[in-house]
Formats: sequence, C-alpha cells, structure tokens
Amino acid sequence: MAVTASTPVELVRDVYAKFDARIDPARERLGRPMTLAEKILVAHLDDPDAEFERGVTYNDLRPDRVAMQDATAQMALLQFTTADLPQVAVPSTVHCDHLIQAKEDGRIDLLAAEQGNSEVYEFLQSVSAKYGLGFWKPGSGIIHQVVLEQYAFPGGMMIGTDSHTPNAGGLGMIAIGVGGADAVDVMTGFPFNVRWPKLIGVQLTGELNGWSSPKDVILKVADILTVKGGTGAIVEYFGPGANSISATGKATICNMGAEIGATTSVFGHDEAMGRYLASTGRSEIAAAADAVAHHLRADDEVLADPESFYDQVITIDLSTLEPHINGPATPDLARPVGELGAEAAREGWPMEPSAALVGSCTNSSYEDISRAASILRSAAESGLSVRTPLLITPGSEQVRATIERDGLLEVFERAGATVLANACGPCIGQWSRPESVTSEPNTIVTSYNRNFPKRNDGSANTLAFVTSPETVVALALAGSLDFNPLTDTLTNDAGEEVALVVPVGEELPAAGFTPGESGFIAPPEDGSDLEVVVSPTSERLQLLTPFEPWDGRDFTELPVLLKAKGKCTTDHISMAGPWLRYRGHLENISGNLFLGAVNAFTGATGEGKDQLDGETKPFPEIARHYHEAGQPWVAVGDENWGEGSSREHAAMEPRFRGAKAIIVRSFARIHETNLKKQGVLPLTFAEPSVYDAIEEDDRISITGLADLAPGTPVVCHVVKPDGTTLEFHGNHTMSEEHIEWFRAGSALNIIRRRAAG
Ligand code: MIC
Ligand code: SF4
Repeated sequence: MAVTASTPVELVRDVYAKFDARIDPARERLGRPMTLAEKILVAHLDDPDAEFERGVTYNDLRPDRVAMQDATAQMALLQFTTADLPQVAVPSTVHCDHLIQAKEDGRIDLLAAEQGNSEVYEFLQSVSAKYGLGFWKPGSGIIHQVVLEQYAFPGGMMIGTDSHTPNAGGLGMIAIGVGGADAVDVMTGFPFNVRWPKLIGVQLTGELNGWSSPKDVILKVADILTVKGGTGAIVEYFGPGANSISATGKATICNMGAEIGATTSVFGHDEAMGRYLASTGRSEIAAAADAVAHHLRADDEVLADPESFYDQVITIDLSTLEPHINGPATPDLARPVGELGAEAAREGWPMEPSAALVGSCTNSSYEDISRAASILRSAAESGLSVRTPLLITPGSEQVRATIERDGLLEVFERAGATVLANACGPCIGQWSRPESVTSEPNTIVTSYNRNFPKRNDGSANTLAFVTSPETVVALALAGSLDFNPLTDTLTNDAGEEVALVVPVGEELPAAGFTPGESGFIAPPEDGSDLEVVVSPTSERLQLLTPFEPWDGRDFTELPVLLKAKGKCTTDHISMAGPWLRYRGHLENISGNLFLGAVNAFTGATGEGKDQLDGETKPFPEIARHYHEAGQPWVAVGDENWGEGSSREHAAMEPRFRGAKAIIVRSFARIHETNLKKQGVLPLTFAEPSVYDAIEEDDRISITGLADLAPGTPVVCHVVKPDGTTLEFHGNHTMSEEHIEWFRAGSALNIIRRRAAG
C-alpha cells in the first residue's frame, strides 16, 4: 500500500474487517471477557491461534504501521538497507524533529538545521524515496504529534523508534516504542516480537476541573507506579472520567506512560476521539470506528469488575486531583504544586526558574496552548507580566499554523515568549543556552515528560521539573517555584494583589485546523533506480559492518568496564544533545559511551580504570582500548538499567566496543530487547546482593553458553584478583529466537541470511 500523508480509510477498514473473526473466538478460548489491549493485540497476532500468557509468552504481532524519527531512523535505515530489499513491507514514515537546535527562534533555527544537517536529511530523504517510505521534512512537527494528527486510529497497532510512541494511545491505538532493529524486522516483512504484556487498569472517576489537567493524571500515576512500575505492562485507562478527557489530553497521558516503563498505554474509543478525528479531516475513519465500537473498548464485564481482569487496578478521582509538578532528575518524584516552594527551600533548589518551557510531543495540543494562552491573556489584562523567560515549541506545523491563525501565538509573543521550531528542541538537549546560566545551579519548569540530569541543556546544574503547560505559565508569571496558582496572589504593576484566573481552553479549534505549510514528501511509485550514497569520509554517517557471530566459547575473566551506581538511563549510556550529530555513525557516537554513568567504585562520572594499563580514563576511551586490544568486557549496573529512550545506540555502542554481557539488578523493556537484538547478553543477578560484592579489579566469567536455554539461568563467577571466586546465577529472559540472535551475532544477521536466501 502506497504511503500517504494520512492513514487511508481502506487500511483502517482492513484492520476492522478481521475483528469479529479474531476477537470473538479468542474470548471463547479464554473463557472470560477481554480488556481493550487484549482485543487489539489478538487482532494483530501473526498466528491467530497462538497461545499467549501475560508476562510469560513472547508473541509475534503484525503492526499496521512504522514511524521513525530522524535521530533513530538513521541507524534503523542503515540496518534496513543491508537487507537489500526493494521496498518496506508495511507503511512507514520518517519524521525530522530531533536534530533541530533551539537557539534564536523557530525560523532561524530551522534554516540553520536545514544547512547543518543537510547530509543527514538528504540521506533520510533518499532512503525514504528508494524504499517507499513517507518523509516528513524538518519543520513539519514532532513525530508523535504528526502521527496523532495523521496516522493513529482506534484499534490499530503501530511501532515507532521512539519511546514516546504510545502517544497514539490517545486515539485508541496500541503504539509501542521500540529500537531500530525491531522496526527493521517489521519493515522487512517479519513480525514484531514482544512479551505478552501484563495489564494495569487505571480507573478514572469524577471530572478534571480548575487548574488540573490531563498531565496531572500521568504525573500522579508516575508517583504511584514509579519509573519501573509499568515495566512489561500495558496501562489501560477507563471509567467515567476517561470520557471527559479530550483525545489530545488522553495522548498526553499515554505519552508520558513511557516514564513508568510501560509497554504502552491506551484509552477506549469514545466521542472525544470521534471529534478529534473529524476535526483533523478523518470523519470516515471515525465512522468506521463507530461501527466496531464494541471491539474498541474493554468488555462490559471487565469495566464492571476491573479487579478480576487486570493484574493491578489504580483508581484516580479526577475531581479531587490537584495540579502536580515532578522532579528534579526523575519524573516520578511528585508533589502537588503548592508543596514545591517549601521543598525547594529545604533542598536549596534555586527558587526563581531560569526558564519556563511549554510544548513538546507531550503537551502541545490546541487545547493545551489555548488553556495556557488564556492564563497569559487575563494576566496581561490584570497588569501582570511574565517574570521568567518563556519558550514555546508547537508540536506540529498544523498546530502552529492554527494557533497563529487564532491569535494564540500572538498572546505568547506579546508576553515576550520565544516561539521555537515545531520540533523537540530543548526537550532533547538541542538547546543552546548562555553558559552564564548553565554554569550555575538553576531550575527550569517544562511541560515535557523527561527530566534526567543534563537532558535539556547538557548541564548537570540545571534541575528540571515537569508539569502541565498551565502550571508552567503560572510559575513563569510568578517567577518563582513558591507559588500555588490555586491559592496565592501576585502583585501587578499597580501594586495590587491579583489572583490568576482559572484556565479555560477549547478542546478543538472552532474553525477547524489549518495545515500550514505541508511537510510531507511521498515516495515515487518506483524508487528502485535511485541511489543512496554514504560518503566513506562522512563524520555523520557510516555504513554498518555486521557484528561477528558468537564463536561458541564461554566468556572467561572479562574485565568490568563499568559498575554503575544508581540510575543508568539511556542518557547515561549514550547521551543525546551534541551527540545527536553522530546518530548515523556508530564509531563516532561510541565516543560518548557511558559518559553520563556514575562509577560505583569512585563516584566519578564518565571515567574509570583501564585494566590493561591501570590508567584512569573516560569510559569511551577504555572501551576503545579494549576493542582495539581484542579484550571483551562486561558492564554491571543496578535497577532499571536502560530506562528512558528507545535509542539502540545504547546497545550498539557497547556491542561495537566488545561488550559480551550487561549484568544488572533489572532492565527497562526496550533497552533489554535492544541488547538482545544486537547480540549482547542481558543478565540479571539472581541474588541482587552480588552487585555489592563486585570490586574494581574483579573479572567475570560466564559459562555454559553452549547450553543457553529459555528459563535456565547461566552460571557466572566473580574472579577476585587473588584468584578466589564467587559463583552467582545470571537470570535472563531469552527465548529460543533471542538465543538464535545471540549465536548469529545479531538479529540483523539472521534477516540478512534469510534475505540472501
Ligand atoms: C527521548 O525523548 O528521549 C527521545 C530523544 O525522543 C528518544 C529517542 C532518541 O533517543 O532518539 C526516545 O524517547 O526514544
Ligand atoms: Fe521529542 Fe521530547 Fe517528545 Fe522525545 S519526548 S519525541 S525528544 S519532544
């Protein structure tokens, strides 16, 4: 099917045509009613009769679409091209959003990005044309916003090479964030393999009111479940409160489900979704969805008695939910906004924010912007002005053009805000700020989803808090973290005390959306003659050399390149910001390996001891030295290793530099799969205390690999410098198929073999 600027209704109808024949027999087989996620997954099973068990089986699924953003698409497409196929097997799109740096304003920054990244954009565009992918130019918007506006549909299933792909759950789609190698499977015609998820039900009662917004729902859920509480689970939202939330508000909630590690999050089809589809020119899809509405929500028996059907149920009363603000450093550190001031004073966090940022894929809908603008407008009328530099990133060209037409952008501009490009910008560290600000401890408030150290401006001095756009604007007007918009007042230019008025907004633009400047480039019907060139001297792109297959031998006495202390997210493993430049060049990006990781032996960040020469060096240099010397190694870590992004560079870099295993207390889902895909063994300590026993000069052996089998731990030894050993078990979640990848050297090597016949 040709790739177009929007999901064609025929594709949707084809998906729905299978529902009766798939879902009804599955219900019978299970002998119980089904939840929404179960229905959508069953409808997308590769083998309709496959057995599945929550949290146990790995199953093959057939997604309807693939989406990739520019920072991950490069590596995904470099892998895809090595399979030597004429076309992608399912409709796939590339979105240019991550590589645009925020510095001056949207227009200037976009021009600079077009020039500075031209080599990468040309590569992505020519690969897209050759292999039949749709290409969204820089400036057209952030992948998840564009997907919501154009491609998502209730009951569909997609994967995306970005952890916030679940944003499309706001339109009732099962949308899963994956590493590039998973996307390559699907684009080459293979199924997507994933562990059948557990199910967490979130029942929403009451109705949002006042300053509370959809963002506060997920900030609260993050508080309850923590950053790892959703691992291996799909979060399903339902209940009377769900119906009161707009489709874009639902998308905000699903989007930030990535921060609790969930496989994805999803809402059942309702009228709000129908309104959004109609307003974005997709009435036919809305009508098709209405016709199968009973398949697009959990069965009535499930809704009536959720405890019996979900693995865990959380209830949130929207009527009493207070506005929250989470951070710094971790998205699950939550409190109602009114409590932040006292906490900041106690902790010594700078009280006056250095910047306030509205936007990102999480919070840049028409509704978000109109609510935030309403606060600014009435504040201006009462003689209040913004005291903190305010920046706004519209999520897409369509949103930008519409809020411009409706005068909302002007409200921001009049308040002195900088309007940045329709792109990720400061959300992914593409933010050029004066050093005078970042060299000092400072705080920022954003309507984004992530707030790991160094995430936004590369500075560990910057403490980031995530909250709703409404709260961001309120704190910007106050110029202080110590302000509760519900109860406090501000002094206006006439010296009077005024309270901020409660935000009001419009769910959808009354006059409909205006598309603005179209950014979609369709592929030619036949691109087979087109050539894709990668210069051998490029510093940004490098063709991939297949990883070596496993040599059949156990791993003996490998040095511990890194034992990480505390959080070791994908940002710690493979930093973004300036390093986004090298996302298409494995060797060059490996220069950032573990630069953010904290060495458990010394407390230092990004450096450790080179066991070959005893010197202290940055981790990437040690890794390069080991690689060149042919010395394989392991890394050791704590809980939730690889939390955060889907970037497979965090798995490919260690693989490229010779890592054989990553041994930790627990893994984040996407990253664990990425390691398996690239042929690195992801092991977890059967006895978590072994982590503590590992010392700097120890070596680690991993044995019995010839008998590697699903469900059987591998036997490992810590070998101390004096020759004494400590045996321990390394658990793993490798299926037969994953073990095949390991033996072949990578999952891609198997695809290559099959493609070669
Ligand atoms: C992110 O939000 O961290 C990113 C940047 O969008 C990443 C993708 C990337 O690292 O390229 C993600 O979430 O997957
Ligand atoms: Fe871009 Fe930020 Fe969204 Fe990631 S979370 S896709 S960096 S806007």
